[in-house]
Amino acid sequence: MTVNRRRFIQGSAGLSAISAMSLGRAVESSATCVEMSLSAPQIEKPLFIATWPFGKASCEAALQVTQQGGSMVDAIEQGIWVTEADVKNASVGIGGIPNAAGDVELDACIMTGPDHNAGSVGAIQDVLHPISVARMVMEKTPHVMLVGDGAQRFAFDNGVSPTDLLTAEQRKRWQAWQAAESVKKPQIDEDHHDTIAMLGIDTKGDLYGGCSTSGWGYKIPGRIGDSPIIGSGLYVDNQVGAAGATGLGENVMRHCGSFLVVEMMRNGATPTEACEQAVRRIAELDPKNLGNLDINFIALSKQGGFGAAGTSQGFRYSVASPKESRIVSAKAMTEKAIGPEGGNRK
Ligand code: SD4
Repeated sequence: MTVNRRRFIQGSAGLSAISAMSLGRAVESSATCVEMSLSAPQIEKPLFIATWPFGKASCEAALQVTQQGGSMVDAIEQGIWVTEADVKNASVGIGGIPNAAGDVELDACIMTGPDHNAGSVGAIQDVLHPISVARMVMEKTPHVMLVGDGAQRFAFDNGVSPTDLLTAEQRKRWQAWQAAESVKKPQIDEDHHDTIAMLGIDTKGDLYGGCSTSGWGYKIPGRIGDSPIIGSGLYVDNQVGAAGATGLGENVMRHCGSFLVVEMMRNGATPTEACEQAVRRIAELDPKNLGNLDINFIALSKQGGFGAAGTSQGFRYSVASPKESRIVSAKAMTEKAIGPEGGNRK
């Protein structure tokens, strides 16, 4: 039935092209667009996806915001609040692992598809909800990104109250890390990193996204990862799709990871294929880091299809729509799958 409908549409597009030759190009692109939407899974909108299983509570909160009449920007912001406020989450917001000096430094960004706008903060301290400061940067300033003391001053000037983000538990761990001379290097492994990247599509098909993290545990003070960098940790293109990243930021930001995923979708890849292709491209350019890339992407297409892929065996992500709320396993790309034999190299 899908095929017949597609043929019919392509056929009628052909007739239109004959009767309006100068519009041939526009007709062709609308046929392609319909074909893509027919092959996308049927989803109910609004829909939110977020990295990791802890993203489920954030996606559900975002959905609830829209169901109560809130905007998509409110939904992304308030969905991410849930993870930022969770003291048990050691890699986002309060309770996050501090930097090498014992200060919790947070990165966050937000992006809106319809107006292609963005706001971002990097290495900000003493702020409970960096996602909200990123939103304020987007809405109240002519800038896209503020970092460090300037970002903090901006937040306080705009009514944010200071919050001590270092929990007693993390202080104890940081002290132990400092005492252990032999392991005095940043820690990034399954236990020491996680980030929330959240993407959403509304009933009109408009796309939005946000991202928040405390980043690489015990990082050098001032280090900013991929998460607040537009195009690296997050990218939204309202014509094509949106993507977000989690993992080792240095390996994502050297390749403009999320932008790359969106461009793969622009070239016709499904969200899962786009994530896989981006991982392969990164592996090709970065063979020395092959076994150690630690990059994971989630993607959402303009048609509402979603998917993910990552180098971590256990990468999982969350999805919520009026129809369902669940945790999904991402396509796991082993070193063999992305290496010379499995990669695109000739
Ligand atoms: C960073 N990408 O700061 C973040 C950390 C992360 O899963 O996503 N961990 O490098």
